[in-house]
Amino acid sequence: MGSTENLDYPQIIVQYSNGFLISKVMFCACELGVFDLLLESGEPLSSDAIAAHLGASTMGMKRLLDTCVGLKLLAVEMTQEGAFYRNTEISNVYLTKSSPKSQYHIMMYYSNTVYLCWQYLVDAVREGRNQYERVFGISSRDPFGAMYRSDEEMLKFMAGQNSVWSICGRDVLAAFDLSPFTQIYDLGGGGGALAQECVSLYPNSTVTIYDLPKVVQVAKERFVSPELRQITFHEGDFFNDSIPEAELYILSKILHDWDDDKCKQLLTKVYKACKPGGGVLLVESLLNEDKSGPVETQLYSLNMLVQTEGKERTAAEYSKLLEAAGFGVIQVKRTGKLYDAVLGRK
Ligand code: ASE
Repeated sequence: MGSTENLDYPQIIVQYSNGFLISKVMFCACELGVFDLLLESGEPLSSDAIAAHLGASTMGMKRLLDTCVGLKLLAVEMTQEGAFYRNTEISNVYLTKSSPKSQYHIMMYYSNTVYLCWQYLVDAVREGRNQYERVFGISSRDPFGAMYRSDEEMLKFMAGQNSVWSICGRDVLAAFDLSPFTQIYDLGGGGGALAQECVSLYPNSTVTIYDLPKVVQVAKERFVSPELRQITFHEGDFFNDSIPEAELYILSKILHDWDDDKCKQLLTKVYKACKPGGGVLLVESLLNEDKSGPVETQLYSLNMLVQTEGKERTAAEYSKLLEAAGFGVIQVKRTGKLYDAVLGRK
């Protein structure tokens, strides 16, 4: 540690202070459609051409594009006619809307919703609760009522959550051999991207997406093709309605939304519904046992503070919740990516 610290010039303080500026540059270029335009055009474009196509000022666009070059999100070629910009490989794959691995929708959710909540991080830390009342003037009693406060917000959240499975879905589902489980429920499965990964990785499985009626309706209309016969839907509220019998329940980024009492309540219900020999797969971002990292997970835990009633947990904390509900033989697999897997058996 000591050897890399320089007290004359605090590199990491400067870097951290500028972190939010960097995020906003990337979100802005995504939102304006810079990466999409450069992908479609198939050839490098001048900043004037990009500004004209996207209905932006030439001066603002030039500055944005140059900053994207500094961030390695764009590359520039100097010619006699001036500067011509093109996407880097990583922008083509992750920042364009149409790419199968696109992270565009989670960027838009971060930029337009999460970002606003973080404005009140100080209040959230002081009060120990989410900030929907301050940010949006709505009650924070029911976090998903607040998160789904309009159809548009719900759609943005679903699309955003879906995009993460294009980069982490395979790893969390392959962490354990799930092929013995053919009848699977994805509780709070939302837009269904993880369910789709699941039936593609385990062709003998059928996955039922269990979610609130309005979520299921949007998932059917916008995200899951009716030709995917291995995917079905169940409308319900897993806290208040019954959970049907199945061999495996996936709870992906569900427990991190709730406090320990709610988690135990839900897991107990899942345990009762679960077939003997069946199990539950938790997909979450795991904290180190001493909570010293990973920093992404620590940041997500603060985000759970500003947006939900939950937190990120360690593997031991998830194991305790599973044991309290009756599950035994608990196995943990870290994937090295953002999300990990914990399997409990009945
Ligand atoms: C939730 C997941 C998320 C509830 C609110 C959320 C995410 C953002 N807001 O279950 C995705 C994970 N990203 C972060 C920053 O936590």
